[in-house]
Amino acid sequence: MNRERGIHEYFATDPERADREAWGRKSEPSSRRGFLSGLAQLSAVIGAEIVFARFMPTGLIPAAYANSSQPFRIQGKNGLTLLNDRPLNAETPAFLLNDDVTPTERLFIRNNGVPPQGVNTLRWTLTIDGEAVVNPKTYTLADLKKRFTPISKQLTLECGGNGRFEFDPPAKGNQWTLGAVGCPRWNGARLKDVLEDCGYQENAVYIGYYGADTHLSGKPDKLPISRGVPMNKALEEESMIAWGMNGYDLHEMNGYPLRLVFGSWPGSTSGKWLKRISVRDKIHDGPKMVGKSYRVPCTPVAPGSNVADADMCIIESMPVKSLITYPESGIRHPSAKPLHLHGHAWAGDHKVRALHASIDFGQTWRKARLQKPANRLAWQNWDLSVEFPNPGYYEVWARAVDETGRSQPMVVPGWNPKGYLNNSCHRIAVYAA
Ligand SMILES: Nc1nc2c(c(=O)[nH]1)N[C@H]1C(S)=C(S)[C@@H](COP(=O)(O)O)O[C@H]1N2
Ligand SMILES: [Mo]
Repeated sequence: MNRERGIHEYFATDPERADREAWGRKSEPSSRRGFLSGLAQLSAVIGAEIVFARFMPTGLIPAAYANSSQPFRIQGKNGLTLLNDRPLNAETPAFLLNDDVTPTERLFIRNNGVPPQGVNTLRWTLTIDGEAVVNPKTYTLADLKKRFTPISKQLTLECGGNGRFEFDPPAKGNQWTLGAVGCPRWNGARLKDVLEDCGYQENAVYIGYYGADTHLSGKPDKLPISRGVPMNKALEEESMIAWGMNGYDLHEMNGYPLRLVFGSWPGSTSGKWLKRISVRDKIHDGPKMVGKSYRVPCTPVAPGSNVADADMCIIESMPVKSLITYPESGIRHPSAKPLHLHGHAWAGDHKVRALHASIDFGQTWRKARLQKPANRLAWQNWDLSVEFPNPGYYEVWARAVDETGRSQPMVVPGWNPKGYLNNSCHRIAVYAA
């Protein structure tokens, strides 16, 4: 496949050249975009006057350039951008995440190995075992559906590496932009009910999952991934064993026929094609639980640092973040008419307190209307009408703050070796006509 990554990688790997091509001149950090020729060039490239150019930060890649997506076709998915075909990884462009409840066809796919083929739901079983379980048990899918109270919850699923494309020096792995997130409504049983049905001992510390997917190497003794969560997270009311999404079976790339869902924690905790859960008497130690996977430096480090494994801490609740899902970046809009923006905001285990948007590169901000989450750990919808004073190029920036007072950073936050937790603000381009 074509691995061209577009403007972001371009700016990341060869900023001098990208700068030259974008602005038509050599990059001069102090005077960049120093008006006259530069600004005229930039406006010409963008195709409109940048109305608030005097506020435009140095070194900013115009959001107008941000879209370079390849169409991706797989049954039951629609409009996703392919990042990797082996293992399969695909994300959803922000404007296709506009639904309050993410449709199955719009939920991203993040596979670490090869999904199981020819799943027979009649023979699918889930085993609960481990050092700290009281009675190990094996359930069929029908048992689970029959024996446990069915629940349905909207839960935000976001890959820990969402936003990785912006880190510099770049981190290896899928260069997710914005779309490794979604918030479908999941159907299933409470994990807690199942764990209590088996009983867990006082020394239970963690649960670890095992799925039916296989390692890329084809070696049967190697697992692609086996992660988990601490007992207190496993026992939360929202922690689910899901057999459905939005009222139907799970999509085969999203874990059909059974998976875990831990809303607001790194997506990697939500084990797909779930076959087994071990109740552990220590922190689970499966592949991608250890080393640097899904961990960040316990204390901040300089970009590009080498960090010892012992100084890396497991990511738990994800940070505050938001998306502008309407309109699509690059839209043309009559300047005489208000534009009604829409999007979502989420903040890990916390609620979002407010969302503010700016059309003048952050000089002034307006507070959006923000809805309550459908239930705990579901994203919150926001909307706001904005008006553009003159025809020309604008950027809409959105910024959420959580109930503890923590905001999204405007630019990429602390560098970490694997490129996790980029919750910088989302911005889009709007051409007012
Ligand atoms: N068995 C298994 N579970 C898995 C994975 C996987 O590769 N295998 N990927 C994890 C990662 S890293 C993420 S972000 C989520 C993605 O879920 P989705 O593909 O349904 O969007 O599933 C997690 N669960
Ligand atoms: Mo992930």
